[in-house]
Amino acid sequence: MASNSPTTLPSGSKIILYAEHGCPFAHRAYIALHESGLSYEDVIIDLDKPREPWYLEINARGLVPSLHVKHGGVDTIITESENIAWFIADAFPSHLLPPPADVKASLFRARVRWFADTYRVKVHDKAFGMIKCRTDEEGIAIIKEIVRHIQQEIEPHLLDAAPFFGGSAYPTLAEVIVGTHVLRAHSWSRNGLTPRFIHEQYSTNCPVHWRWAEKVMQIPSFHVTWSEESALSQVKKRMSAHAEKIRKEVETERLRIYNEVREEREEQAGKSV
Ligand SMILES: N[C@@H](CCC(=O)N[C@@H](CS)C(=O)NCC(=O)O)C(=O)O
Repeated sequence: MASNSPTTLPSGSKIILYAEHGCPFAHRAYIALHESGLSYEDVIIDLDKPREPWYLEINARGLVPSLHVKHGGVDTIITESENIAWFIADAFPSHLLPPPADVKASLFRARVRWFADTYRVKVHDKAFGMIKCRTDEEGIAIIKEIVRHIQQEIEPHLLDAAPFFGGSAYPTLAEVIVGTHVLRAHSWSRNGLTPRFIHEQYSTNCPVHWRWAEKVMQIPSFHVTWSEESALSQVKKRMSAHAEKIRKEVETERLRIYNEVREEREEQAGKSV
């Protein structure tokens, strides 16, 4: 199946998505819904405020996204973005996933699971860890490790991309799950929010991944709720808040050392009197 023409929900059924447009996890749910041609109610949760009790009843973790599915007289809440994306692709057959009808389809699904899992562990989680780096050397070491993982583990699975995962002409669940972070990483890199070195490492050393990522960035459903401009300004705000936090930590540490040395000196001076 190869289109996102409207999918009609059975009468009495309804889908409500609790989300926020800047969140990369919620973004997966939006894309899966749009690719599947589903209509839904979009309830925006303000993440700058503490979650209200009614939302904590929907999702005790207070996170977005959450999907509320009314079907067959039963209300069910599904949480965790990958889980939501898999549910949508399973329940409403589309080009995202082949239905698990035979070995070929099951192999494709197994590849998507492996790809999404490996990308999360070997690329996203490691890239996220860069936030904690205190020196350029630490950051460069992480980038080199990520590049090595992309070359060794990710790129072999993208060799048949045409232009999407597994030779598909249309976005698959692999793009839905992995792509929202790829989109952000590329956007930061093109807009100079991450060092030029990172851009060069990815574009020069991971050409297969780079070509695929360029296509992912152009998928129309990715741009329904994503605004690069507001995402960039949000990330700049977070980066300066983080830089300020580090600056304060360094200042506190300097003051601690200064006081320690001063106390030691005073103690020595007291002893020698
Ligand atoms: N593992 C979760 C992560 C969801 C998540 O971290 N969402 C963030 C927004 S991007 C959130 O809800 N944060 C709430 C908060 O920080 O208070 C998923 O995949 O759905």
